[in-house]
Amino acid sequence: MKSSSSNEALKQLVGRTTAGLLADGMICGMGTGSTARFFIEEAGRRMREEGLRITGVPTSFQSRLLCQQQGIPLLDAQDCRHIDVAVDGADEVDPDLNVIKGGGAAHTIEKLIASMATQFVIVVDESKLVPRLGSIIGIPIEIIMPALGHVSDVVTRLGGQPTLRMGIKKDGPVLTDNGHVVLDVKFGPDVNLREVDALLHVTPGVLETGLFFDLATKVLVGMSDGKTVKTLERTR
Ligand code: A5P
Repeated sequence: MKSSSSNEALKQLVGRTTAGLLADGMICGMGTGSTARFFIEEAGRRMREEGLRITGVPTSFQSRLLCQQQGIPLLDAQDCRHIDVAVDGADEVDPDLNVIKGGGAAHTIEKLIASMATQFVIVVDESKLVPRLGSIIGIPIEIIMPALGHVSDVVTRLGGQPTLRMGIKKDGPVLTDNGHVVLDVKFGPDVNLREVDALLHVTPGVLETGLFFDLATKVLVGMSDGKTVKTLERTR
């Protein structure tokens, strides 16, 4: 699911373009992943070369490190009540601008920051546009470790197939920045994901799902012609 080299160029195009939305004095949610990285790098360049002044709120340890490398002043999410604009990547985007996030296991803090933001801007390459959420990947669900069996049973009853996300170059499961594990749950096309999301939010042991309904205000898409960035705006 992670990028081919041509996708990489589109991520760069859209990430850099989106940094043009930033203005002096803004408090900005700084996303996680390979597309948000290009946004952060361009924000840093604009600060150094154009004198732009922003404060970043990092969505993950990765995002924090990138912002630090770029010299972007930071505010912790816990010290924040309002964000002007949050910019972040996504794994899938549906026609209503609902998205799946969490391919990098950062979705819990990403959703917190998106929820505090006046504008939540998603940056993707065209390959992420899908007719229906769950077309490509499973739904990432961050859970506390003791809930692994229980939440697996709950999602199986809801028609899902859960897989515990495992580490690469690390034995055992992926541990999130919050110290928890992630279940990736594949659901069939007939399952109502809004209902699943609502049920998961009242299931003990679930911290957060990677389903972001009604949060994105716009989506910027790096198109496969390699030159165009299309803007999709929420209409309802
Ligand atoms: C991090 O957990 C994710 O939500 C990422 O923002 C998402 O996976 C998109 O990442 P890429 O831009 O690397 O595809």
